[in-house]
Amino acid sequence: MPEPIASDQIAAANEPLRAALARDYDALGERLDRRGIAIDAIKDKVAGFSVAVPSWGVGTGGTRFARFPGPGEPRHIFDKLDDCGVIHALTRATATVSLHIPWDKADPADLLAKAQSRGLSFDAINSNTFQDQPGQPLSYKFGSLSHTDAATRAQAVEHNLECIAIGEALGSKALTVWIGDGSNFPGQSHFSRAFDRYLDAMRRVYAGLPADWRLFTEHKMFEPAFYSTVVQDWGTNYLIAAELGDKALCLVDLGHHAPNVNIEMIVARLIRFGKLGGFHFNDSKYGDDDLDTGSVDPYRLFLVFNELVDAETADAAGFHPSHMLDQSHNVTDPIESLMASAMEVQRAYASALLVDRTALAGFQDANDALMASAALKAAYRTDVEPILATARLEAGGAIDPVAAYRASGYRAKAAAERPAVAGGGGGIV
Ligand SMILES: [Mn+2]
Repeated sequence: MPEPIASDQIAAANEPLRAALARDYDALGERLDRRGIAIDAIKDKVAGFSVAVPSWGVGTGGTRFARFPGPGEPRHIFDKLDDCGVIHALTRATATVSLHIPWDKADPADLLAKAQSRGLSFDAINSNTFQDQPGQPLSYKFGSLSHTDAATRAQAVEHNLECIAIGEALGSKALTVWIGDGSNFPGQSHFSRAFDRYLDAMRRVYAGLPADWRLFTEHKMFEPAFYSTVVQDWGTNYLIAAELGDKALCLVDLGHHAPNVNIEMIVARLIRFGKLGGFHFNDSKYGDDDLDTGSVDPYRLFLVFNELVDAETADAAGFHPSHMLDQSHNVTDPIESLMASAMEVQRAYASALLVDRTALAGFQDANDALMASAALKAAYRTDVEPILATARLEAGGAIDPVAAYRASGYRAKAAAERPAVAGGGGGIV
């Protein structure tokens, strides 16, 4: 395995950048001070913010047409954890990894040992009933938790219960369920009966949750089914969470909405009713494109975080969302994309912390649309990079993670030590 990037390597990469960063941080501190904002308080909040990396994200993704693997692809979950360790060592923003079962099945003791050696722990466990596994008795071709056949539904329930058991051994505290169930032809599926079957199956999964666990259900508008999808939007997702109980919460994947949908408003609704479980971050142009977070529309990401910070500031009941990146890297080094994306999420958070909420509330009450918008823009336009970089530096990370990563030669070492294998775990989810 390639050696992890050592702290002295990171320090060496930081050295030429330290003095300029200190000046930039002081200058920004002075500007924020004029707005009544203490820069150190913002930096401390950023330092405490972490977003999970999905294990499958460190493999090269692809499309239904092709996949173009890069050099040094991780061959299995232990390689993936090595790569996740590099992302966290440099960014100090990704302390947890989210596993996908059965892709990442391994001895829990070995998984824990590897994760601990890389300073990582485990986030939500993701179940998989959207594809068939070798030797699986019953097929999910026509659905899983909502399948017309009771034995197929039971098999899907059993898989989710196994995921919970694996997660318990790893210290996870949540199960994320996304299903591909749906139909391609009008009339193919009875909408209400399919949903009833899904709810019945999910009640059995919910009954298997440990007391301190949460169950996240993830909606998706379309794909792989293109006419109807059983868990298609946030309204259906809310109904599921309300039917199942207090431990059931809605997960918002930014790519799983129709174009132009006001996602930040959905976030506000779910917060208001205590049902926001968390996020899968990515960006998109057309649908579930799984592009890098913040690469296309960073302002939308900021507006989502504006709602999150609003709830955090108001201490909204039951508000502790779980954050994960969920994107597919087709033309970049996945480690670089995941580092850049983790920083984009932190950037949106830091920017949202700068919103003058008292002034904004005043503009809203006075129906001053222009000034309300300007209050958000004033926060968004402030370059918070010195805050993010200083938080990383103080935590032992890199001022410029991508540059430090390239200087380390990690990818070339991984390529030398990881012979390419067929079907080596690249991920499109
Ligand atoms: Mn997702």
